[in-house]
Amino acid sequence: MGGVLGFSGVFPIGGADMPVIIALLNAFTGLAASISGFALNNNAMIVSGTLVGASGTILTFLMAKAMNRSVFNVLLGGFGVSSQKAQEMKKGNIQEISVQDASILLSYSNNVIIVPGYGMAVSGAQNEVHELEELLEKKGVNVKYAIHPVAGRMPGHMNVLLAEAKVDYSKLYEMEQINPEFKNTDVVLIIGANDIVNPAAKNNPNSPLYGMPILEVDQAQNIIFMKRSLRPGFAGIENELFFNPKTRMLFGDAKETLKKIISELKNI
Ligand code: TAP
Repeated sequence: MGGVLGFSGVFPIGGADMPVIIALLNAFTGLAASISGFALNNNAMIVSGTLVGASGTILTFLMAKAMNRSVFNVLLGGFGVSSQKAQEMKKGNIQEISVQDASILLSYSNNVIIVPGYGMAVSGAQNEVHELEELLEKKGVNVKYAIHPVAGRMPGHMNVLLAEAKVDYSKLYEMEQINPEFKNTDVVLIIGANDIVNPAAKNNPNSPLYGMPILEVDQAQNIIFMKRSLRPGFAGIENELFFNPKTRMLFGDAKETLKKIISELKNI
């Protein structure tokens, strides 16, 4: 009975809603441990279960808030969504950019915003990102980082990695702070991010991402999109930003590509 209830409750939920459900299930494990603690008269289980349950509940509500959804809406939101409709989007041609051209574009910009995502973490590129930022600043470019609340795979993922690479905390801007700045930005450099910049979250009511606030990178003059392929991100939703006329794809592993850009910039 429990298995059927669990399967039918979770099966329809997909896309960007999954992390919220994982956090909720994590909170339930704490609750179950705490109740077992009462049954077994075990104070350690009651206390640790309560802590897991309470922190999991807080995390669930924070993540749902970051996606502009209620937990109730996330739980019921999967019913009736047609995946075919959800994937409907305008496609077009993609445009690529070479490492050389990307380096020139970056070095002759006034304002650059870096958008890190899960791919930066996978590739371990945070130190190269910091080196690039310092090089650009030496050339008089104003560099900022845009941090989406669910970028990566855990809360604060990007902040932790960039802090490890000794990026100055004052250069990290939260979504609400940085969104109005994209329109005055020459180049947005997206490094291994995808869902958090997907315009379907704003434009496509059939998309499982619809309603999630995103970084509004399409307001910038130029978008350089660094990733290895056209594959979708965590939510499994294609990204129409790939086909935006302002977007130039720079394919490759983030760390390797950043090393090449850094070496180009040293010669410009
Ligand atoms: P994603 O949408 O998952 O996109 C990451 C992108 O990185 C992928 O499209 C992938 O494209 C690229 N990538 C992977 N390895 C790479 C590498 N070595 N070099 C360059 N690119 C690489 O990431 P996001 O934009 O950060 O969004 C986070 C997603 O995770 C959201 O949907 C969010 O809801 C979910 N989530 C978040 C959390 C928290 S709390 N942060 C927890 C669980 C889930 P290629 O394969 O083409 O390279």
